[in-house]
Amino acid sequence: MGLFDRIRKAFSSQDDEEKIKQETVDNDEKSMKSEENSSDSDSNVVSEEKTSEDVDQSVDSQEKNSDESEEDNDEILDLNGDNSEFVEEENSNDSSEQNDSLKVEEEVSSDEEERYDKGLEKSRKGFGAMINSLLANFRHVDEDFFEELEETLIEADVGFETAMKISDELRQEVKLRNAKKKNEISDAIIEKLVEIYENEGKEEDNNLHFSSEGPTVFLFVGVNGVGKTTTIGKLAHRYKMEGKKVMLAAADTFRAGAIEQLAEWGRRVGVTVVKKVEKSDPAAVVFDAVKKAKEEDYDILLVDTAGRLQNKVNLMKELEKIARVITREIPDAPHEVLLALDATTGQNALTQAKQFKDVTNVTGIVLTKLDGTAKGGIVLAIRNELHLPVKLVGLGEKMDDLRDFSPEEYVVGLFKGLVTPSK
Ligand SMILES: Nc1nc2c(ncn2[C@@H]2O[C@H](COP(=O)(O)OP(=O)(O)OP(=O)(O)O)[C@@H](O)[C@H]2O)c(=O)[nH]1
Ligand SMILES: [Mg+2]
Repeated sequence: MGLFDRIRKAFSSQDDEEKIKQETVDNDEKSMKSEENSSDSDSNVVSEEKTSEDVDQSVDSQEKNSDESEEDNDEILDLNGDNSEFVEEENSNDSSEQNDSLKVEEEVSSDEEERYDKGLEKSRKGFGAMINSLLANFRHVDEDFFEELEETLIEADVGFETAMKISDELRQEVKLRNAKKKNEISDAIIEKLVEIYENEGKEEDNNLHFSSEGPTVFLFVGVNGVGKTTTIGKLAHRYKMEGKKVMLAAADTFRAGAIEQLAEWGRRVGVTVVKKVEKSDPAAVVFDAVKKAKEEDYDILLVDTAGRLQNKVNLMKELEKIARVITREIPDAPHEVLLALDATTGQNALTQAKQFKDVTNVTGIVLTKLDGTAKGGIVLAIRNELHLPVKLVGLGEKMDDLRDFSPEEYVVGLFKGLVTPSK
């Protein structure tokens, strides 16, 4: 069954449709308002949950170090030199903290689906509200209508190119079908959106890839505050629960407080963190971590990096250097280079992604803060305009708020209130 038919099927009762449309309208204003707030959300989930013994080390992870004069030293790394004071934390498996989190995890998994649905609720309703309000003003199909359609789609973050493509194709389609009624137009819009999304995704692989032998290495990249460190913490928790031996590498040696933020995640989840003092060479931290992961048979190594602005050439070079160090030690690694993008930043996220794609071999996207946006179209834009697979989605700030991404489920969810149900 095609995706569009699934969407129709998924929404077979007219009563439900009316209910959701009503909810959509009711919630529209609310979601838009809270979206504005969410983009200001601060980045100190870790420090909020510190135990008393950690208070002294408490980190304001908002505090960004503006000193960007760090040299890009491409000489042979001083791996054991005096300034590379090697520190590592082995966090025990059976701490009481870990047991507590195990209990929490059990409770949580029972309402797994409900939470997933809830995390995406805002984008679903927001997207629906935008299309609905376009159609509410609909009189007939003319140039004004197509212009409004383009604006609405851009506003919903589907991306400029996609918006234009849909509008152009729809002009033909409307003529062809002789569509005049509101529901015919609405169906045609959604059908086009789904069709383009499906066609663009034929080659896409949304699965994470693991090493067949030896440690698997995932490298996380992305600009400041998008959620790299949080995603690493969540993923460490996932693999730890699966019984894997997990290590984190604190290669964000640049931002004040970043090392401690990752170390705190390590303590909470109960996994090893390899770190050095602030301002050490990030590639040296990664070298130590990869070496230890190999020698001590770790299953997964997750590498945190500094949030860098896309126009900082030196920092980009540093990223290449990190990747080189990893590949030298484990030839088929990194197994994933995951670019974290903040879903609430819309077109900005696309621009960042295009620039990261140019300088590193990005293998997938982690779309964070999807719980905080009412514009679900970003998922369509990422596929249609970037051709990078979304592999993980962040649906909140907590340890278990990370999910694998299923494009079909997402799209069915996004559009299901918007098409005429099948009989
Ligand atoms: N609502 C929500 N918040 C998130 C999500 N992922 C991360 N955050 C929050 O976003 C903020 C920034 O997250 P970090 O993980 O510190 O981001 P980062 O990319 O490591 O930032 P830098 O270290 O500065 O480069 C924190 O307050 C997180 O709690 C998510 O999926 N949903
Ligand atoms: Mg970070």
